[in-house]
Amino acid sequence: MSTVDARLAAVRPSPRQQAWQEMEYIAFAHFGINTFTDREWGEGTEEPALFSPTALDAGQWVDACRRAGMRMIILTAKHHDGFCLWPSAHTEHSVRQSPWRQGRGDVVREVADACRAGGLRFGVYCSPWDRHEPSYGNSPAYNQFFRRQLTELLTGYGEIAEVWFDGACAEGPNGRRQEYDWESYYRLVRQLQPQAVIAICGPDVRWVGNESGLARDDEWSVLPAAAAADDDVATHFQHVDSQAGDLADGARLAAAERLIWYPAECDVSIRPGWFYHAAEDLRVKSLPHLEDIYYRSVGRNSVLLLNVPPDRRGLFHEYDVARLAELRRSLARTFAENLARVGTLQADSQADAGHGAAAALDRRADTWWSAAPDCRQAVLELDLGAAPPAFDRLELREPIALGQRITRFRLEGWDHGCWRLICEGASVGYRRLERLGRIQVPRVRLVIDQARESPALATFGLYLS
Ligand code: FUL
Repeated sequence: MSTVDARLAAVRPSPRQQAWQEMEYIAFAHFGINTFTDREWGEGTEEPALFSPTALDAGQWVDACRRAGMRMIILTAKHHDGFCLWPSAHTEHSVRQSPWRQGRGDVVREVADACRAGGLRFGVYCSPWDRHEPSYGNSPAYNQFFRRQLTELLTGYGEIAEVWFDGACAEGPNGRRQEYDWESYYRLVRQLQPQAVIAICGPDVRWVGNESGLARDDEWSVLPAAAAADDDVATHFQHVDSQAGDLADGARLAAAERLIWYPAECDVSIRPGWFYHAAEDLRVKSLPHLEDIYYRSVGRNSVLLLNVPPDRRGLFHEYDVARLAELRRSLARTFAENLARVGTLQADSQADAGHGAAAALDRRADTWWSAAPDCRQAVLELDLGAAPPAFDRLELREPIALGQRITRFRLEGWDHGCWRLICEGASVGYRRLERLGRIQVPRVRLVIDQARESPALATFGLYLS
């Protein structure tokens, strides 16, 4: 094995990254003063009195998300305008100054509690850029202010699974820009919520590089990083160009001083804007558009963070709820039955009796087929018998607790006496989905042409949409 491959294969997700990846599909809720001014970015001068949802019901958000198959809600506790959805003790610019619940309300609490009651995880978006706070731009003072706000969010609302630090940053009310003390923010999150991933401007989860919800065709979780002494405070995002076409280019991986597990999150809104605008009620993304996003995010080794903006009532709009349910129904229908299970799967290599090919068909993520230790290539052949079912979707999953191993694969079908290519790719990772034309053949085989370590698969799936 080349030493580069050995180094790459040795990079593993942390338990918090693993738990985050397993969520697959999560919700963003952009809600705040902008909901009431019909804007996307507030200026920080808005009257808190504008914040007046008439029927806020976080249980309705949770219900819609749960039925949609989502596993977490990340709430914009504070957006760039600085207005806090919780009664922060460190600013007057919050729900406390609003008429909502006579100034005694706390949206963060209501959403956190509803998530817990409904079995969803809860995450917070807290914008470092604050266009209201007077200390913004006065670096040490604002850093302290921001840490105090974070402390409130991280200590007052139970378990937080994700902390989302937005990259948008410009001047504050006094025209000055702030130097963020990222490392001190990270230390605080680690200390107060050690199981939370820190996303975007953070060390655990990277921004995929666009706001359309689309990962690259081959999205890698192991990336080159600048050398840093302490994993927990590494500001990877400053060294990784999230928008580059190829983040894991072979030469850069080989030359990297340090390699990191840094998986992608695909954020996108179900509507054109991040915040609710009545004018966009008829512009909720279509089912085919959302399906395309799903296949190109969840199906590309990434987590899908889909924004559903609560409206002025404080509810998810009926159109959005209906669309979420449609997407769920459509995916549930497609993935109801793994058609590969009707056949017999055989591997040309297996590590031991516990890691035979059947482990890739047993619907369990914690069992897997694995090739013998010195193999870097393998073939899994599926005999579908005399009356083979038709399929048009392929699903592959690696057990990522072992790292990301497969680097080239192809699916072939036995057709009139020879093997024909159906699809091919490079990265598999946590989950890879391929949409195919309708295929009906007596035998298919997955050829793993290249791997960094003996390849392993937790799932080999074929489905019909
Ligand atoms: C961006 C922000 O500027 C947008 O308003 C939104 O919050 C999006 C998720 O991130 O950087």
